[in-house]
Amino acid sequence: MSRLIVISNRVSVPKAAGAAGAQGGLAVALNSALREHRGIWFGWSGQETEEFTGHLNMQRINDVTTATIDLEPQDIDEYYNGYANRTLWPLFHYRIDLTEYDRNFGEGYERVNARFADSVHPLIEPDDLVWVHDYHLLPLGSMLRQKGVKNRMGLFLHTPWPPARLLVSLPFHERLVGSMLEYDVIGFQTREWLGSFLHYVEKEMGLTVNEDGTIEYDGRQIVARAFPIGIDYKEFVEGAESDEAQEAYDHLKASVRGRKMLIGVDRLDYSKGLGERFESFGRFLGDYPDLASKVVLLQIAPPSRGDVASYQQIREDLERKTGHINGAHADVAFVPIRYVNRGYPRRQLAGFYRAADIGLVTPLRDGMNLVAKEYVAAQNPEAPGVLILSQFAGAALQLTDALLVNPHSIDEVSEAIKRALDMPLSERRQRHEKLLASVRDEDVVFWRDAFVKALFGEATNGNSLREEVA
Ligand code: ADQ
Repeated sequence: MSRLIVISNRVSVPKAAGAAGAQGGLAVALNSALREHRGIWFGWSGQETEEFTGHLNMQRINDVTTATIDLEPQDIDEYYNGYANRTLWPLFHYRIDLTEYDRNFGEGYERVNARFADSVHPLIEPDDLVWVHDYHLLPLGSMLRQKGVKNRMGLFLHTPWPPARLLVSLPFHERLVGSMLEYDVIGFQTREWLGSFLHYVEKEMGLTVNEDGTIEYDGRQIVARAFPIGIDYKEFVEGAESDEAQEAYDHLKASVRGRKMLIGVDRLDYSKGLGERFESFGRFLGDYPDLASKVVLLQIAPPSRGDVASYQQIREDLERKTGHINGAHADVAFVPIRYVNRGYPRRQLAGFYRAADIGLVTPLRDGMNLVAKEYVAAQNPEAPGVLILSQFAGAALQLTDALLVNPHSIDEVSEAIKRALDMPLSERRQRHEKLLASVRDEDVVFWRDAFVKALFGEATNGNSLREEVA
């Protein structure tokens, strides 16, 4: 079996299955992928160093070998807080109003990608498969090619890909997309983001896209395809059956004292639609005053990217909205929104999901959204809760038996909450059975295997793409 060299911005291997923390979906998915393959996970340590040295810190944690580098403060400002999180993240989530274009960010992004290429290059052996992740590292493949790397290389984008009309607002967009075409495989979460990418390469770059979705470029065929990511179903369900999960369930159930509970679990990010969610819940409380003291929303939202101004703003906005809604609807013994800014161990989280009658997952735009899948996996199949899911999350294309809503419509979400609360057990079970089949069958193993297979070159007509390319 070829080794897998996984490269992502951050490397984060949990110390133990029940470890605390607010890991992003990427970390959760990659850990399970790497445990199965020999190989290395390379990326930034998350640490600062005064001057970049390229020193590799190698470690072996829970069967996964990691190699990390430290970055300079200027790198972190321009590449991570700058181009990645102030330019590409908002643009890729259709928020050109929040997108900042700064030449220094672009230069920092290229400099750090070159530093990644310099540092990881000596680790790559001839038969390795190289799998690069996410928007932080789009040009890395082309930089490795410049260093003579001939290995099969793939890129998986965890975020949406924006429509061409929005992407062209990015200075040097052709250069960025052109650099991506040095990969052999480019993976997206859904057909929608894939479609936007193919539309761009056809219309803006004049390239040919074949019927099977491969792109003709420079005498090569690049596979561009949707590979919807899933959760580590087995690990998650084991966790959901643990004592820790049961304790968390019991504790939460006792604290709501017979009220119906809605749960939201999100990194504190403007793409997750938290403000609109709070307003919708506030609208529900106002529309159904008889029910107002019978429901509670638990929103768990650990802060992220706190160095970026738009994240500080969303935090303030949510604190204001929570105060406003709680002020209007609380009484001495009851507060309708419990808003908690911290991470929880995954097993506890599973217990919380199971205790909730409604999973409220309403991002304004999301590449996939693993929380929706975790909520489904954690339910008791005999008496499952109802998933309310944004139609703008990638997960909505698979989880069609959820109550799909437009998260911008406060009325629609409020009505969906009412419908979920009224839903008969038989309908809840029917919907859950179909949702669970999707979450179980299209899990992280399914995703990893599909991507690695494409990376191997087993993608089209059983022919090796490696041979086709040669
Ligand atoms: P994220 O934007 O981080 O991921 P998501 O897919 O929902 O979003 O994953 C979040 C993960 O973090 C979940 O596994 C969740 O359980 C965990 N998490 C969140 N809050 C937590 C808390 N308080 N305590 C503990 N754990 C918490 C990006 C993209 C998504 C895509 C994933 C994977 O934005 O669209 O689904 O990558 O590709």
